[in-house]
Amino acid sequence: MVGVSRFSVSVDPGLLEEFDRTIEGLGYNRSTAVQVAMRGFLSEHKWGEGAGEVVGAITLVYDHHVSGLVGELNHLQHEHLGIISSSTHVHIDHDNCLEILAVEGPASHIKSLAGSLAVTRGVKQLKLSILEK
Ligand code: NI
Repeated sequence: MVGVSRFSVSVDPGLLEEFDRTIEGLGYNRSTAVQVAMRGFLSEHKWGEGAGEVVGAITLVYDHHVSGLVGELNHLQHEHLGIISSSTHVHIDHDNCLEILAVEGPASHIKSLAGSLAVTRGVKQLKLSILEK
């Protein structure tokens, strides 16, 4: 044990109430929950310039009826073969598709691919999850 650091924070009371309710359901105390949240935040934000090799997933939801969208998404994926390890496609309902891309490679390339996918017309949501190797 290398000791602990203590700090105090100011938060919206409603947010804290919801936080406490949620962590109680998970069996966490505040210290554990804040550490879990901090690690998640760091893995989401500290990668970027010079972050090196990472692994992760790009999850997107899109409306496959939007003209040209499916072709554009295919094009982008073929352009980035080197960093896409696999992809899974799920037909969610009549209009929407869910696609999950497993990615591995330089953080900057993955960020660039996610950025290109996110701004493709018809893409409704995109989430990028990055984990350090
Ligand atoms: Ni589909």
